[in-house]
Amino acid sequence: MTFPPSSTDPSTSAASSSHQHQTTQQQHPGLETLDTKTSDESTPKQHSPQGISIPKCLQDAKIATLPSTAYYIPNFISPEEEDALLHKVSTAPKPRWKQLTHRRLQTWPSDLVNNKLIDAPLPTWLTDPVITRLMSIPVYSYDDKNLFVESPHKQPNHVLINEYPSGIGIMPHKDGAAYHPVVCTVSLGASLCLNIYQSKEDGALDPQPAFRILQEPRSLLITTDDLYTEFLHGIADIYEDTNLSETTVANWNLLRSSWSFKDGTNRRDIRTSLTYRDVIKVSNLGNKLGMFSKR
Ligand SMILES: O=C(O)CCC(=O)C(=O)O
Repeated sequence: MTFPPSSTDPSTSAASSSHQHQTTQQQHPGLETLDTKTSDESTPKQHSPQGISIPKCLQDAKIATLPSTAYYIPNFISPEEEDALLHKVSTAPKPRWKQLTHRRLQTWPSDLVNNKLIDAPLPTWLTDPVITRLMSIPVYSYDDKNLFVESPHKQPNHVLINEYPSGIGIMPHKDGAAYHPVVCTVSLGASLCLNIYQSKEDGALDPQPAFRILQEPRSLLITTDDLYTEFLHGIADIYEDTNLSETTVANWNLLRSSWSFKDGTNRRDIRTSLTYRDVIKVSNLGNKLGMFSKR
């Protein structure tokens, strides 16, 4: 990550509580609902799994109010898949965690060294279902090319896992030259707003976000093009997102549960994000030394 000199990180103390699944969803045109388990008439309705909704192509999930380009898919994974991912994250071996001042993170398969990744496979729990599902969505309806068709390794090879307690965010930054400029973020556990910032003419950061994207648990947000290269992104260190409405949230019409923010607020809870990217430079040193095996 590269941070502009004008950025600050006014971190505050953490508060935590458990997350809850929201069970009501909005159905959007172009999204098809897939049940993640086979239907069983004998299963009581309250136990039936909530479906996932995958667009036929990314254009159906485009955030139209943003400069190029971002896509938002609210029901990208199911509640069961969310729970399984959170379990894997929370039970990862302790050395996997890097503790920062107010949040902690994991990097898979490993940290970058001089912007380079040591070649190693991602564990299966990080590739399936997220990468397999992501790769199955074409960008346009008229051909089957996915978002990574032009990336060096044709799919994400790196995942950063960030855990944000309530009240904690990440300062405005650009992701830099180490990655192919496509960022896919799966949100788990709770909702929060990602702020998009612009630099002013004198090069200093405009502290007022130009846009806000509300990320719900189980959603996928994809940012690319100018949103990667020209704009900065960050998350405010606040306990509550306020003034939420269709005029202030760029992806309001794509949200699963816009009704739940109708009082204009989102009380933050622990939110975990999985950020999938393709690291451009990969060294095969790890393979030569037999350092990594698939877990
Ligand atoms: O957690 C997020 O949604 C943002 C993470 C981020 O900005 C980054 O990994 O560069």
